[in-house]
Amino acid sequence: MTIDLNKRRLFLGTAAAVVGAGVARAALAALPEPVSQASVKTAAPLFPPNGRPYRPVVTLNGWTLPWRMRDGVKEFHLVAEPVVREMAPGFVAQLWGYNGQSPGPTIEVVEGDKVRIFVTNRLPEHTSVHWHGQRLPNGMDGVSGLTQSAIPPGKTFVYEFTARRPGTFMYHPHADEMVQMAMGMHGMWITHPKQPHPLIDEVDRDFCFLLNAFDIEPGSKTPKVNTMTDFNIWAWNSRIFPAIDSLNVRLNDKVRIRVGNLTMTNHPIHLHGHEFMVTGTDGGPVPKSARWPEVTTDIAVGQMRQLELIADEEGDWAMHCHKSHHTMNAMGHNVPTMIGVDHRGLVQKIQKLVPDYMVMGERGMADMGSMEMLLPDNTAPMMTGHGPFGPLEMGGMFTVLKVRRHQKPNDYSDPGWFSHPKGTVAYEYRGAVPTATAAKPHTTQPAEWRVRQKNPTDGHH
Ligand SMILES: [Cu+2]
Repeated sequence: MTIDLNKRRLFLGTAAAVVGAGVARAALAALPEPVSQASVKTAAPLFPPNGRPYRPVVTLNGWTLPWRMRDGVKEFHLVAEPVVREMAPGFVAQLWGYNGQSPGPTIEVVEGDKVRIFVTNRLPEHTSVHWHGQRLPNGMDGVSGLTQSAIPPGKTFVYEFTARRPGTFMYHPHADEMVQMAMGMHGMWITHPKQPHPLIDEVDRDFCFLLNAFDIEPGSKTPKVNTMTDFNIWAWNSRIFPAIDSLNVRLNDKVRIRVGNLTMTNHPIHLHGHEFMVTGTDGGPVPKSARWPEVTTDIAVGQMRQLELIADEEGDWAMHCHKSHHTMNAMGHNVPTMIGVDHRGLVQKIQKLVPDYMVMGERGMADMGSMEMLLPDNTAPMMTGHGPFGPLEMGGMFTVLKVRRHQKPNDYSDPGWFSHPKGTVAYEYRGAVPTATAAKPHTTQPAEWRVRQKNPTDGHH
């Protein structure tokens, strides 16, 4: 993975340049140059060039916003603007975000840092930024109408506060929130501890990402902003599996994963092969006596959970939301359940009337993972992703924790698929299968129901 900081200057409009070039230049000089990111790749960690040192985080399919140090203040420049995000190859969305991406860049500071954030609004409507979870002066809390006037289109507002407590936070608009969050406006904020902290361990790898969701009709690009419950795109940092990068770690690394939820529902995040501890929330580090081991932790709306584990099992370990509909994309929820229905002969009859008609799911939906079906342009495949053993039949909120013996420290590159030691992969039993002995029934058993076995001559279209 490479740092791909595509620096470009933000033009404040030709009118300003023509009317008062001198004034515009002076105004520009006072602002840190906004940095925009075009790449959807996971950027390498941004080691701090100045200020107190810390081990930086890695933002999954995202990046950290560079800053400028001015008179002892860390100055950032966020630009709220329309962006085009590739959510998966072949599927782009027209979103709103910050500095070229949705989500916006991660902001990383150190406990005690004085921070100044310039927020330029290039959206067609007003906005504001709320610094979710932070201790700050009330007037810097970013709730338009309540603690400040909204930032009109074309204007720049300044937020100033001291990062008072270490932890994981988020930022998002508090102006026309329903629309702006549905459009993808949010980002993460990490405040590192200024000295060794009894409840915040040093780790070898520190990852962060946001859970987000969209309702984008197959074939279209702009989210439907009025949707309350029926989302069809379940994303991590506005990417969907298999377009979410894997978390690549070295065997026995201590790994921290910070996950924030800014969707409209909860997500039970599940990790295979390891136990983890929830070591922090947006409220701060969890006291050691209050931690317990888990393999799934539910993350409610507006919450952050910080998971920590020792990656001491080699392999490719699935990590995903355990709501099975959230590991699917562009799902039509009105597809009837056809399991067990024998519709031989029916399809051809219907196809005389509706040429594109197809029947799904007579034996379950797994067939669809490998099925070639005609979808409108710019549609997320419903489930996809191929592994070394075939289709994964997953989409949406899914990725892989890759634990490797030979991964170098600080190397975040993808090591490829795991090569399993001989004799450690589930295998087919080839002996005789004895006939089942019927247990004595307590009550009348329902008659066995039959599902037609897969027939290689069955054509799917
Ligand atoms: Cu979920």
